[in-house]
Amino acid sequence: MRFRRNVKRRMIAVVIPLLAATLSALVVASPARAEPVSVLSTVLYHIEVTTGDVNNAETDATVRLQLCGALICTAERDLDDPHKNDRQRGATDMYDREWEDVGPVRNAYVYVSCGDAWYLLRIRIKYGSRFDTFVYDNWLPCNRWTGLPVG
Ligand SMILES: [Ca+2]
Ligand SMILES: [Ca+2]
Repeated sequence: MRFRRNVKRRMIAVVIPLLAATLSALVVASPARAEPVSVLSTVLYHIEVTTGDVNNAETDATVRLQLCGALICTAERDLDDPHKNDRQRGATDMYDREWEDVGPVRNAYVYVSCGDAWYLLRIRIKYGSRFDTFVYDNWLPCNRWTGLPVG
């Protein structure tokens, strides 16, 4: 009997925090928030974006990124460091972002607004111990999403 009671107590110890975590995730998913969030667990992505080394490669346009795994994608989000001038010619910008865990990244989609053309050389994404490189090496078409080939 004592054994059984201990098992029950242990199950409660596991189930209650799980319920609490689920509920708080649902609350966070409220659509009233500005930044897109979801009930998926998150993971830290280290993202390196390299601008090409050609004339006018740099851009001040808005750049957005979306990462997809085998089944799901992150939300589409702005990629900007408010403390620096991102995307200068020949420079590599690094971003650490805690986004939805989509599993190993299979596809990366980039959006750039019109008005200041951007020459994207490549994007590297570290997920866990794995690095994936997406090489574009060209001018990105503006005002639409572009899927980057795996390099
Ligand atoms: Ca430019
Ligand atoms: Ca910036």
